[in-house]
Amino acid sequence: MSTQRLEEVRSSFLADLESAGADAEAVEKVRIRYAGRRSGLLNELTAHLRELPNEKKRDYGRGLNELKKEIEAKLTEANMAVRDTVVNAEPGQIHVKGHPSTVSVGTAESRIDVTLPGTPLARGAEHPVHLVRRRIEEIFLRMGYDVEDGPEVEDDWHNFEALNIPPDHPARDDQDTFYLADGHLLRTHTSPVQARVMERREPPIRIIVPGRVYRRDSDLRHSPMFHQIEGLLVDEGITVAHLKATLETFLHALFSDEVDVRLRPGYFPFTEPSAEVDISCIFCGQKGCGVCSGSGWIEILGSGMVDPRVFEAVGIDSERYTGFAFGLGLDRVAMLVYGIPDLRQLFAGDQRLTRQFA
Ligand code: 2NM
Repeated sequence: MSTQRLEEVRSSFLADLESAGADAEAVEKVRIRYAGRRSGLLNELTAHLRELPNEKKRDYGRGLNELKKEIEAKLTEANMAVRDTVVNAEPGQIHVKGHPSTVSVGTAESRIDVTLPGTPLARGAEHPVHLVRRRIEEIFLRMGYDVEDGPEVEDDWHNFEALNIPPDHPARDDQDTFYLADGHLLRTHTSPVQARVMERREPPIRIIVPGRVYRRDSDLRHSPMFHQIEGLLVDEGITVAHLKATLETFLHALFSDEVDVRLRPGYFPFTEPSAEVDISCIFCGQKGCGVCSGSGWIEILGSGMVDPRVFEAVGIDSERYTGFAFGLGLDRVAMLVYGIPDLRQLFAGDQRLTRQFA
């Protein structure tokens, strides 16, 4: 009696599915009637199993399982047929269930199978140089600085002359600078942006300038294009004490409050006095290691008090105002912060690097 009921359901299912053909809605109705989760006939048949005496349960259970599998397989088959009609239909003839109107999905030559999963989009990740740039920007934004940028193709005045780099200075050498045919050049540092800002703004000025810079230099440790971030503060009464305190605050925020900061005498044409700034080695705790070449210190930036000649060149009264400036290579800092051993990895464009920073 019970297994007979299974046969009845089987033949009525096959008949219903046959008449549904490749009509999506009709197939869906059949699915609900037989395999619907709430009130499908298969549920009813399953419930019946419990009412059977033990000796009948085995045969009935086996038959029911077969029927379930068959219905599932036939429904899948029918849905594939539905899909094929959608894909092969003439443009403008496709009705997508639940969509208010008939939609067109391509020409007969180039049909789009709307039922296929889409091509997954690779999720991007920020480049380590970009990550340290943003971290440094955020530190200075909190201290009230503005972020500025300017042209990468510069004139001689802003890149050299205004910064107290005279015509015979070695930094001007054709061997270091990319010159364009018309006398312009690719900026060799971001300082020309500071010069431009000083030309057009009155102090107080507090800015940081990140950007790409270019030098004719290419070996294991030098790339012809690299990234700098430079800072400038100009106001009345600014001294070396402000420079030192600012750089200490910055380096503690970037690395750790634990690092020691030291200033050594240095030389830049645009600052006087100038200082090279080191941090205590974050890798060996100053015991001496490969990163600090055994010295316990890592050189991290260059800085100084802006030379009065620079102020005069850009039209700032050097009797009234003083200021400090500093600059650092973002690529080198990114390598230090993220432990990237080889400069070339930064510029290879290989996503196996950037993915590690997702
Ligand atoms: C450095 C080191 C020291 C600097 C100076 C200026 C300007 F425009 F104000 F004169 N901008 N950047 C500067 C000073 C940059 O980089 C190692």
